[in-house]
Formats: sequence, structure tokens, C-alpha cells
Amino acid sequence: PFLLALLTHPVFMTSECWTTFIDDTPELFKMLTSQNRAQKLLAYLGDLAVNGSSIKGQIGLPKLHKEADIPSITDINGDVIDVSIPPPDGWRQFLLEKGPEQFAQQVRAFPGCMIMDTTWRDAHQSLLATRVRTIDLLNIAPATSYALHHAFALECWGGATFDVSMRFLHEDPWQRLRKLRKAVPNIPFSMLLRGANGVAYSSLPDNAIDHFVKQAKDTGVDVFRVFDALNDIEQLKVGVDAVKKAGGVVEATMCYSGDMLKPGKKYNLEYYINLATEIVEMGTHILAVKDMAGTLKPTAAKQLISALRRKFPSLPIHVHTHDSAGTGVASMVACARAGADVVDCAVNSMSGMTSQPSMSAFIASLDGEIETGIPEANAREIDAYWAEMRLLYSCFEADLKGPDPEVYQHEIPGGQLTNLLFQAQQVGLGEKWVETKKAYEAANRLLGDIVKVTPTSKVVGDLAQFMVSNKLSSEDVERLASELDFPDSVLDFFEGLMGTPYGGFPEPLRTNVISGKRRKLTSRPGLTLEPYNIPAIREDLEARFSKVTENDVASYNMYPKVYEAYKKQQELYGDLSVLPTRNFLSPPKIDEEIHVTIEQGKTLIIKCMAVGELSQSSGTREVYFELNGEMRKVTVEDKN
Ligand code: 3PY
Ligand code: ZN
Repeated sequence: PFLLALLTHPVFMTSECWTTFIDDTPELFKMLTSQNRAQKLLAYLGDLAVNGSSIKGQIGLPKLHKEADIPSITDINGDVIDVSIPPPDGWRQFLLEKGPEQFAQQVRAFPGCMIMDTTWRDAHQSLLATRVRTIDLLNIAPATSYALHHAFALECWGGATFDVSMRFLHEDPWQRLRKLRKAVPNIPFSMLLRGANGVAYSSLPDNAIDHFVKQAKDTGVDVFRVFDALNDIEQLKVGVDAVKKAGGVVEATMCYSGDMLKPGKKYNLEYYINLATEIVEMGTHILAVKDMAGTLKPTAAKQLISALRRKFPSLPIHVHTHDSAGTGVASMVACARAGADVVDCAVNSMSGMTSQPSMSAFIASLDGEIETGIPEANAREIDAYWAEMRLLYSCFEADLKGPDPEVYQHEIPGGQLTNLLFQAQQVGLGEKWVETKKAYEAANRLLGDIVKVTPTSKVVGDLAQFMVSNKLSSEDVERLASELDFPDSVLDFFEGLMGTPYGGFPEPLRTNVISGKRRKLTSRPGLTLEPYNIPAIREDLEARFSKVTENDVASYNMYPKVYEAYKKQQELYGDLSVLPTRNFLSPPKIDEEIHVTIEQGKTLIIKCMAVGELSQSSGTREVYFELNGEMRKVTVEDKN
């Protein structure tokens, strides 16, 4: 059809000059682009039809077989709100108008405890292997901008979402941020930044962190929760400084490890107060306490937050937890009563267990004694959507049956707990899971009882799995350290690429593990890393790929290999983020209509008509589609 349109176009018929043809007839080239995009989508759907889904971690197919319903949001009179009109102003307008300092002061002045909703980042990272796609966030974004318009923020970016969206979902994380920002203009967006590691697994040169953070701020992030996995203040400062330079809200973070009330615990109240003092001296708008495993029990929560509140009366305090043990709501209520200004919750169907505590349960538990600004009914209204999302993404769920108070012993962070459980389930669970948890505890002890959160939690997890699969006891590891072939993450840790643990590295284990294999860093890694030549990186990418932007440079700096694979995938299949999730994950059914909105006002209607016989000579099959009523065919390699 394109060729026909081209050949019969009056400009072509009168053989006007070709050089002005593109400028004068953009409609034809738009048509070419969208036909090209359509053909690429057919190539993806054809591959799905022949080979099934290749999305890593997917077991089975989505259990939701229809479009998810978008719930109605009602106002305080019970009248349905038209969410297609721009939402009322929220905290973001205040921030944009007054800047981070006054924003922080206003948060502190709020007469209650606000909520940050983590549904769009940590909740699905912790329950659904970070697999929630942009389209499913966008569909609920307008309703959310009303229902949660008094929220402190929506956490929607960073952490593992950056890596996973490129690596497994074949999506551009920057496009996600840009689209969400447009859909939610009123609620601040928060991201999780791993200090000097950016959103990667070990340190990058400082200028790469600055560059990344500036892009994030310019694309729509307002609040940056910056942590360092070892609470190493030097490492933390790299991220904090980058956010300050970019003009974002700094939420410098203390990672809470284990139970500070356990006798003899290295991370006790004094440790946290000293750390908080160093953070305050460094300068932060908000202080965050990040309880990544959910080991902050209510009693400790009360003591810790009260002590911080007394020592820093004008500093806003924001607490994050995971509900793994089942005590998340109780702990967050304790924090609110002790003077926390913000706590993290997730929408009910995306809450509980390894995720954040339930928003409705938290609000209801306060019983109006402490105001959150969010009517509990609003949390329930958007929840109807997320209940359907749990079905849609059921193929990524670890089958966690209930809370795991054993987290107080093993201290595995929420996201990692589901991940390790999922892996154990693949080989039959039972013994394996018990063994993994025990090995995790042992590995942590061997490493010197470190703070465990990405990337150090991966070090402990990798060492634990290494011990299980090689049947090594702690004594074996210590005795054989110089001969064993440890996982890379363990070597990175002992080299010092993730910073220095509180109390130093365990010796002689460190020396033995890295003997002859790695150096021993004595200062933070960024000081020994060559700054990236960012313009040269951009030039190189432009020579290799199409449509390279400054965001792409930042993606490449974080994950060079993942970025390259993503771009190649995109050249093959185009922008897959527009496909509805059940069509992204399940082979097309014969005769089923698939509606794909590739841009505003442009919807493709695709129908798979037949899958052809296997050609013995080429190992391929033809897949026949109807695209907006016209027959199309794609040739697909049969990988089975
Ligand atoms: C991450 O770094 O991705 C985390 O969620 C840490 O808790
Ligand atoms: Zn978390």
C-alpha cells in the first residue's frame, strides 16, 4: 500500500525534485514509519506465535484474559470524578514553585504523617520480579493522580526497574519516566538511587553519576532517595552531591540492618545516631530510614524514630520498610507515632509480605488520630485495578504463602527474598529453600555481618548459593578461600568496589579470597576510576545505533551490554511497550483481535490468521496476520 500511495502521489507522478519530496509530503513518510512499526510488531507477535514467550522468569501465561477495568474515583460527596481533566495541584506544584528547602520544611510542618506510594517501583520489584510494564502504569496514572493527589510522592523509578525494563521488558526506562510524568503532573516522583553505584551493581566514575542524575531530574524525578549499601558515607556523598547539583530533593538514607535491640548487635542505636549526624552534616533535605528486609520491629522503630526526632527536630524523617515478617503496619504506625513525617505503603493488592505494608491498613490503623491526607476509600478505589494486575502478572509471582518472620534471622531484603524463593522453587523448594536461608545467614557472618541491600545483598546471596551448590560449610570457605573460584560479586566486594563495610573487611578472609586475583582498594572506588568521556560515548553510540539521545548515553553508562542488546531488539521489533501486556506475554490466539495504540489517535487492529507449516529446508514458518483488514505475512525461525 505504501508503494502504491507513493507511485500514485501527484508529486511523484509529476516527477518533482526528490530532494524536496520528503519535506513536501510528510504524510507519506509518516505512513512508511507507521507501516514499518506495524511490521516490526508483527515480527514480535509472529515469534510469540511460533516460539512462545522468551521473557525471562515467566512461568505460564497471564491469568487475566481481558482489559483491566479502570476504576471510578469518587470525590468526598461520592460523585464520580472525570479523571481525563487535569488533576488538582499537589505537593509537586509546591516543590516546583518553592524549591527543595521550602518543600522539606513544609513536609516537616505537615500535621500528621504522609504516605509515599511504592506500587510503581518497590512493590512490583518485591512481588512481581519488577516486571510491571509502562502501559499498565500509564493506564492507571490519571486515576492515581486524583486518588493519591495528597501523597508525598509516588516511587516510580530507579532501583531494579531501570535494568529490568531494558533487559527483560525491552522498554526504555526514560520513556517510561517521561510518559508517567506527563500523566501525573501533580504528585512528586521519587526514585531509588544506589549512591555511587547509580542504578548499577558497583561504582561508576563520579561524572557518570552526575550525568545520570541530571538526566533523571530533567526527565521528571523530583525526590531522590540516595543510599549506599554499606552505609559508607563517602559512597553516599557521591549520589547526594549529584542530586544537589541537579537541583533535586535529597533524601539521604540510612539502611537499617537486622535488629538494633539484639544484644551485641554491631548496628545499634548509637551507630544510627552517629550515622544520621554524619548525614545531616553532609546536608540533606530529608532523612530516610530504609528497612529493606523488614527487620525494624515496632519497639525498635519507636526507639529509633523518637531518638532521631529528638536529635533533629526540624529534619523531615521518611521511613521505608518491607512487610516480610508481617509486622510492617505495626512498625509504620510506631514510626508515625514517634514523629516520622512520611512512611511508605503500597496499594493493598500490591502490599504485604515482601512488599510494603498496605496503605488502607496503615490509614485505618491510625484511626484518624494521625492524618495522612489520603482518604482510605481512595486507596481502595485504585486497588481494584491492582487486584487485576496481580492476575495479569501472576506468571512472575513466587508462590509466597504467608509472612516469613524468620527474616529476623536471615535478614534477606524483600525483593531478594522472593527472587531466591523463586529460584529455589524452580528446583523443587523444600530442603533447598531451608538450606539457602541458612547459607545466607552463614555467608553474612563470613562477610562480617554487612548491611545487605543491592548490591551487597547480591554478594551475600551469591556466596550463599555458592556454598549450597558446592556443599561448603563456613569453615570450608575460610580454610579454602585462596583456592576457591568465588562468584564475581564476592570478588568485587572484597576488592572494595562497593565501598568499605562498617568495621572494615573480615581478615584474613579478604586477603585470601582476592589473593592474586584483585587489588585491595583503600579509598572509595570512584577516586580510582577514569571519568567517562561523555561526548565521545555519545558519538560512538550515534555511529552504531539510530535515534541516540543523552538519555541513551546514561543508559549505556549504567549497563553497556544491556543497552546494546535492547537497541538491537528494538531495531528488530520496534517499540514493544505499546503492546498490551497479555499480548506481550502470550502467543496470539487465532482470530483474536489485538488493539495496539502506537501513538495518540493511531490504533492498529491485528489478527493472527494462521501459523504455517515448518519449512524443513529453512527451519522457518510463515505466520499470517490481518493488519487493519489487510493480509500480512512474517517469516519466523522456529526455535523449538
Ligand atoms: C534496590 O536497590 O533495587 C532496592 O530495592 C534496594 O532495596
Ligand atoms: Zn525496599
